[in-house]
Amino acid sequence: MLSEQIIARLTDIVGPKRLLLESEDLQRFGIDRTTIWQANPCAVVLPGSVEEVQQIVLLANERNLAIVPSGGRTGLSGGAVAKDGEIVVAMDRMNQVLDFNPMDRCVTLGAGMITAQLQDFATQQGLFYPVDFASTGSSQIGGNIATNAGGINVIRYGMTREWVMGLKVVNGAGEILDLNRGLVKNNTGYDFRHLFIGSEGTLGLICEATIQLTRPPAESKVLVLGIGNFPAILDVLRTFSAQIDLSAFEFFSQAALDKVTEHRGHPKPFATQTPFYALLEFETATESVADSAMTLFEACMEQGWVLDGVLSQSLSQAQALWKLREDISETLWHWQPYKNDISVRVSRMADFLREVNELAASRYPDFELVWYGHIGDGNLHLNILRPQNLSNDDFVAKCGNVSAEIGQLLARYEGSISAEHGVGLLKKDYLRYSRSPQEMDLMRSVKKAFDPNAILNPGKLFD
Ligand code: 2HG
Ligand code: ZN
Repeated sequence: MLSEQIIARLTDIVGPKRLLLESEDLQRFGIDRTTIWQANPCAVVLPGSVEEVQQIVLLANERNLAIVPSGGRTGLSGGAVAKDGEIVVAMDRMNQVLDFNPMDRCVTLGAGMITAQLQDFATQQGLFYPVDFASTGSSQIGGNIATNAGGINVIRYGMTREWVMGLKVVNGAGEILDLNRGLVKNNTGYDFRHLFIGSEGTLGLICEATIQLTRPPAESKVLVLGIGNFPAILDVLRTFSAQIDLSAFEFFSQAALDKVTEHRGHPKPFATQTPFYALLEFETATESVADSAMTLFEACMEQGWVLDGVLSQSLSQAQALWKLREDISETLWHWQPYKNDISVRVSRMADFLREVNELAASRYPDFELVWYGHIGDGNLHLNILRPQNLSNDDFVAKCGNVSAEIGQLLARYEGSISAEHGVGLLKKDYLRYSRSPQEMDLMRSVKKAFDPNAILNPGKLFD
């Protein structure tokens, strides 16, 4: 509970309508897409300017109050969960375009802008914002930056990091920092902008961002292939990427396809059932690209890697094929899945996946594993589905053991416990499998430098 005095101070800063104390609002703003923790913030504030954010942070320092920064709350690792009486600072109102320069092809915007609005803005300017994923309709740019969001086009365009030309942040000490100011070249020592990208709200609140836009892609085609075994997917990836610039190379298992077709009513891509499916997307600026793709497809069939396939003939067919992949995550919520988001080098994926399957079969035979992900980036999404006879608490506890065992495997494979969703609350116990003790110490020192009183997103990333 906040004291009357602090309520009065917060009201002075943001205005009475921007301080929310009703239980319904606390529940709504105190959680992300995870279902493991209960929302329990003490208040939600909706600042309208960088200066208001600064005032909130200064007050939090003065009164020793914890802050959870909040974007679109689409995260999958508990990074935006406020479960311990924190103040949620939601950026929803700071969602305007502040500056656009066609010469630089850069737009400066409030961190609360929804990703799809940025994509639409780019399109209106005859440009393109290439970071794309299923939750663009509600995720916010600030949250994308705080988690360095990836998505389906990383193989071609990289992660959110690649597109951030500048950031205005308020750090944990309440200082406003203007980082990199949209410059392409700026070799003036440590680039703090990159520390804030992926910092999960632990160093400061991202208030404004300057984002690079690019030329729109040519028309694209989508190819979905049925594949007999996992190593063959990698053969297909190698074969195609040697000759064609792919903008996506995704995969999903038969179990993922079955669930998405049954629950969403999407038609199957073709009649043949195969253990795995790959979804490839490439631009077809000239006819010859589509011809090369067909030649490669036939070569992969001859090798026995590919058993069936379909190439989109229209935009709507391409979109329908994409749904088979993009709707998997949302569909699987039905089974209260435990989410792993891991990466290893592409060359090691086949061995890694085999070892995880062997581990699960021998140690957790009642768990159903659903594999899918961004295989071109070495990024595997492993969703473990809760067996009906297990309570949610027992399931989460058991999955914690699985994560530790996968963590050990990842340490051996020199992989990452979080490829793109971030660490948050969900993965902090396993961070040590990806980062050395020296790195952990340095991370704590960095945190102290930017947030000396540890008021920002406490308990996230590490304790
Ligand atoms: C995706 O690639 C998202 O679909 C979500 O990153 C993955 O829910 C998941 O595990
Ligand atoms: Zn993903």
